[in-house]
Amino acid sequence: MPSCKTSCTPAHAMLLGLAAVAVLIVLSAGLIELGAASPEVFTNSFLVRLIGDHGNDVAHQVAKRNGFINLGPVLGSDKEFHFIHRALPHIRTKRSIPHTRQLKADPLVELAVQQIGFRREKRGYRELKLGAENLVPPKEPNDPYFPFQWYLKNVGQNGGKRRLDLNVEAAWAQGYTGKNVTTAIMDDGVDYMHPDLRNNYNSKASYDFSSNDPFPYPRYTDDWFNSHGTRCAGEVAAIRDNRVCGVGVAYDSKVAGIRMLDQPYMTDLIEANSMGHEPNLIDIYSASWGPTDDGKTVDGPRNATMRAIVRGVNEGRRGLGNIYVWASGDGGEDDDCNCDGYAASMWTISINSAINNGENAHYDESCSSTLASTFSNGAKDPHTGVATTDLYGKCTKTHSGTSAAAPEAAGVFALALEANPNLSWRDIQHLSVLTSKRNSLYDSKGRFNWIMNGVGLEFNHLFGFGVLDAGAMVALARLWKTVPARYHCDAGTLATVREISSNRSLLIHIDTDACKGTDTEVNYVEHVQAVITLNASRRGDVNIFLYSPMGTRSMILSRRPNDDDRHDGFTKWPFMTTHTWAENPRGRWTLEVKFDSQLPQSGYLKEWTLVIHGTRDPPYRDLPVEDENSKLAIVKKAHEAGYKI
Ligand SMILES: *[C@@H]1O[C@H](CO)[C@@H](O)[C@H](O)[C@H]1NC(C)=O
Ligand SMILES: *[C@@H]1O[C@H](CO)[C@@H](O)[C@H](O)[C@H]1NC(C)=O
Ligand SMILES: *[C@@H]1O[C@H](CO)[C@@H](O)[C@H](O)[C@H]1NC(C)=O
Ligand SMILES: *[C@@H]1O[C@H](CO)[C@@H](O)[C@H](O)[C@H]1NC(C)=O
Ligand SMILES: *[C@@H]1O[C@H](CO)[C@@H](O)[C@H](O)[C@H]1NC(C)=O
Ligand SMILES: [Ca+2]
Ligand SMILES: [Ca+2]
Repeated sequence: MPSCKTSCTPAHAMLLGLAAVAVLIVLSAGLIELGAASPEVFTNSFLVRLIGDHGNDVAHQVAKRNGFINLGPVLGSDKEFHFIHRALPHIRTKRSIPHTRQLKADPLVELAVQQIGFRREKRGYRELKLGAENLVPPKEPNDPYFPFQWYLKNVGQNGGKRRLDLNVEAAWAQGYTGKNVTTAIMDDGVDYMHPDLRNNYNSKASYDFSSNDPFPYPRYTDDWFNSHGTRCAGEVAAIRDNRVCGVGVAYDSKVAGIRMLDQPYMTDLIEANSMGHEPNLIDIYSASWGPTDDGKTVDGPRNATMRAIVRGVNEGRRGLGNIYVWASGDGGEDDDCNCDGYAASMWTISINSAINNGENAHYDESCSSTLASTFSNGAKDPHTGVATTDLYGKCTKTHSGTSAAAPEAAGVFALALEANPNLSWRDIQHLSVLTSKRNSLYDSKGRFNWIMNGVGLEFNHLFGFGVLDAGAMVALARLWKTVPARYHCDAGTLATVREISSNRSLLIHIDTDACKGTDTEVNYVEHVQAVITLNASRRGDVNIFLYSPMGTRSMILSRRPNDDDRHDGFTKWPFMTTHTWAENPRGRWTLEVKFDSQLPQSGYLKEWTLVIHGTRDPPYRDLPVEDENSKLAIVKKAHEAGYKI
C-alpha cells in the first residue's frame, strides 16, 4: 500500500515551527500540492469552501443541486464543508475531474478539493510514595479482573516488579477518580452497551465519522478486529466495584467514542473532524494509531488535521486547550517515532510502554519526542497483557502494544484534571515531566541509559521522563500554578547546502541569545524543534543528533534499516526533542549529521532551522516545594542558582 513520503507532507512541518497562537494566520502559506512522488487514491469526499459565510443550510442546497450530500461543516466553519458523492466509489485511482469541476462551477463555491485516501493503522492489534492524606488503607475493588491489572497495582503477579505501576491507588485515595472529565477514544468504535462502560459513556460527545451517524458502535467482524477502541475505553473508564471486568484508571470519568478508523482509507477531513469534535465537551483525545510502523514511512497530519489540533490546543476546553495523547508507535527498534508527525508534534503527548518488570517492550520505538511512559504487554509470561473490557460485554487480558499505553496516560490525565480543572494543555506536559519516575525502567538491550539533562531532569531515549505516577501527579496538580506564557524563538536557519560524507560527521552550529530582549525571549525551554531538509543515498542510514548549550544530547533521528528512500529525504521535517526541558537555551546548539552504514553513502544537508519553545519567566517559581528530593525541587534550585541569563 502506498504510504505518503516526506515530500508530500511538508505543510505540517512548516506549521510545527510556529507558535500555536500564530499559526492560524500563517496557514495560507502552507498550501502544498500533495503526493507528486507516490501513487495515491482518491475518495468520494470533498472539501468545499463557499464564497461568503452562508452556513450549513445553504451548504446543503449547494450539495443537493450538484448531486452531493453535505456531511456538515469542517471544524465548525461557516465556509468549509465536507461533501460526499454517493455515486462515486469510495476509492478510485484517478481524481474525478468532472465532479470537482461541477462543484467549482457552482456560483457559491470558491474551492473544491477531492480528498486523498491514505493509511492509518491501529497500534498493537496482533494477537512509592503516597499523598499526605492517604492514611486509610484503600479498599480493594471487587472487580474480577482487577488482580490481573498489574499496571494499576503491581504486587509482583506473573513475575512483575512490585510497585512498578501507575500508582493510581494513591490518586484514588486523595479522592480523585476522574469525575466530570471526558476522554474521547478516537478509534474503531466503542461498545457503549458494555456493562462496564455503559454508565460512563458520554453519548453527547460521541460520533461516528466512519459512517456519519451519532452511534460509534464497532462493526462486527469474525475475528473481532474492531475490538481496539472498546479495549482502550475500558482502560480509561471501566466502572469500579460492579463485579464486571476490571477498573479504569479514572473509573468515574466519562468516555466518548469517536469512530474514525473503520473505512478503507483515511482522509484528512475524517481525521480533522475527529480531532476537532466537540472540543468543549471533550477534555482529552486518545489516539492509538498513526502512519504505518514499517520503519520507512515519514508522514504526519495534513492541512485540515493540523488546523484541528491547533484549534484544539488554543481554544478547546474553553481556552485551556485539549490534551491529545498519542501512542508512540509499534515499529520496534527499527523505527523512530520522530518520523511520525503525530507522535513528534509538541501538541500531542507521546507515550511509550514498558512491560511488567521494567524493560521496554520489543515493539517499542524510541525517539526524543516521547514525553513519558506507561505499561503494556510483551513479557515472556503471556498472562501479562493489559486486562480491560472487550467487545460484546466481554473482558480481555490481552490488550497490547503502545495502543494500550496511551489510554492509561489519558486516564492519569483525567485524574489530574479533576484535581485541578484549570490545568492547561501545557500544564499537563509540565506535570508529566516533573512527576514521572524512572522507577525501574530500563532498556533490555543496554543501548539507552538514563541521563541527566542540564537542570537535573533524568530522561531516557526510550521512556522520556519515565513512567507516569498518578498519585504524585494529582498531588502536584492541586498545588499547581499555571505556567507563564509561552513563546517561540526562531534561533536561526542555516541554509547553505553541505555535503554529508560517508565516514565523517557533519557538525554545524547555531549560536543563539534565544531572542533576548525581544518579545519572544525564551529563558526556560519546553520543546525544541530542528526543522531539517536533507537528501541521502539511503535515508534510513542517516543519524542526527542535537546538542544543547547545556550539553544535553538528543538523538533526533536514529538508524532505520528498512528505510531505503533515496529520493525524498526530509523536507522541512520538524524533529522534536523534549530532553532539554527546563534548560537555558542561550549559547551554542550543535547539529551532528552522519551515516551509520556498511556501504559508502552520500547526502546533502540543505537546511536546518532551530526553533525553541518555552517561557521567558521561570515556570515553577510560585510553586511550594514539599519534598526536597523531588524533581520540582531540583529544577527550581537549578533555576534559582541562575544558570543566569
Ligand atoms: C490548507 O489550508 C489553507 C487555509 O484554509 C488553504 O488555503 C490551503 O489550500 C490548504 N492546503 C491544502 C493542501 O489543502
Ligand atoms: C464540569 O465541567 C464543565 C466543563 O467541562 C464545567 O463547566 C462544570 O462546571 C463542571 N461541573 C462540575 C460539577 O464541576
Ligand atoms: C480556576 O481559575 C479560576 C479563575 O482563574 C479561579 O477562580 C478558580 O478558583 C480556579 N480553580 C481552581 C480549582 O484552581
Ligand atoms: C572515507 O571514505 C572514502 C570513500 O567513501 C574513502 O576514500 C576515504 O579514504 C575514507 N576516509 C577515511 C578517513 O576513512
Ligand atoms: C540531493 O541534493 C543535491 C544537492 O541539491 C543534488 O545535487 C542531488 O541530485 C540530490 N540527490 C537526489 C538523490 O535527489
Ligand atoms: Ca468493573
Ligand atoms: Ca512509527
